[in-house]
Amino acid sequence: MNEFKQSIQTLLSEQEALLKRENKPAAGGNGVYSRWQNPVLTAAHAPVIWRYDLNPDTNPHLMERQGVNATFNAGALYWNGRYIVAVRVEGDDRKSFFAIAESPNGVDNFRFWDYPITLPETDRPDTNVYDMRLTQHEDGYIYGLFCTERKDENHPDDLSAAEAQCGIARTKDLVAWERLPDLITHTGQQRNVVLHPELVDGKYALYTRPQDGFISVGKGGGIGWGLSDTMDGAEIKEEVIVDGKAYHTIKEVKNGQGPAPIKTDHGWLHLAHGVRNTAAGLRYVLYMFMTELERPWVVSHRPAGHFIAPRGDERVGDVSNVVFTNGWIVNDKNEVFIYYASSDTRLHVATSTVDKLVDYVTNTPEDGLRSAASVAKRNKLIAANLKILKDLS
Ligand code: M1P
Repeated sequence: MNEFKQSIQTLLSEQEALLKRENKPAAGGNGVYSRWQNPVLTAAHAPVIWRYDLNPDTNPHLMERQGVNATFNAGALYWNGRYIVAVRVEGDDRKSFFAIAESPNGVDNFRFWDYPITLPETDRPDTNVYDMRLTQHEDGYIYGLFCTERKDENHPDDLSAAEAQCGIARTKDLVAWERLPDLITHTGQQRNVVLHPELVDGKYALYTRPQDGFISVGKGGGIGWGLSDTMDGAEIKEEVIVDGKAYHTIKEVKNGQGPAPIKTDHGWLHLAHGVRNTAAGLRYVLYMFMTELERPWVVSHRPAGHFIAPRGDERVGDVSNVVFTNGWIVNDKNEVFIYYASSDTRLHVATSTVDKLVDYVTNTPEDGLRSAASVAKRNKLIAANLKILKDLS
């Protein structure tokens, strides 16, 4: 074998070792979920054929020609017994695109399909697309709702002025995608829009996140809810806030629905992100809540505080101190696989069960919104525990 071919083999075999690396639950944990030791996807998981030109005539030095910067915020789906993620892949050119990776067990051996998703554009081309939420809808389609970002033409001289809206595509096989018109709302910009899996009153139901600006939600914000007659020209005429921002909580600055909620006997389980400001910048954490089965826009349980916060290596990346999620999977054993990204750089998994998450959401006390209230509820726990320990001794 000549030297060039040998170098290709080295690239491939080094990556193969990474793809095949066995993952294990991390030690410790809180009984609610288990983090896993290794990220399930990193930039180094992006296929060699996406990045290198393997032709010795056009790339005699075997240099990387089209680098991949990050693989993060992923939609997820349990599909034909496989664990599927629709990953936000960001090239070195700062453009994100979507690519499907699949795993046989949900915790390791994720492999990207050969080609990224070829997403059709609308008449108004997207500059950037990201954060696809996959919803297997009762109408038979798999929908992908994502953020489409374009230059804000109201501010032609400000090159960072952007507009975020909700793009919509659907598929039956995750390969051929039909692009539908962007969602129309009447509340400014939109990001973190998620399709509810069932029709409500015969209409498509969507979780929204109205915002006045591109980064700042301004007077808008909160997780909203609205109905649309159709997804082919979707329009929400009335939006109500399901779960708003709140002073001195983990969602003081903004929040957003994560993946589509999970239906349980007790209600709909929701996973979301909350953002607060700190001297070191914004801090993104995940939190949960539950809504009523028949009225998915009405919150029934609201556990206080964060569910997952950035920890250890997760705290550092392109946008540090961030965990974000837009995908989770329930398999046929009612195990839950939470795909969360850290610091806009890599994708991780944490596992739990539907039972444990229902227990967490329904039995964790609500935020009393004052230090004194927090101490009072902790004191109640301590007193009860001291009694148990005394009885034990
Ligand atoms: O950089 C952190 C996250 O910021 C955005 O989330 P939000 O709309 O709530 O501010 C998104 O761009 C997300 O992709 C990103 O991870």
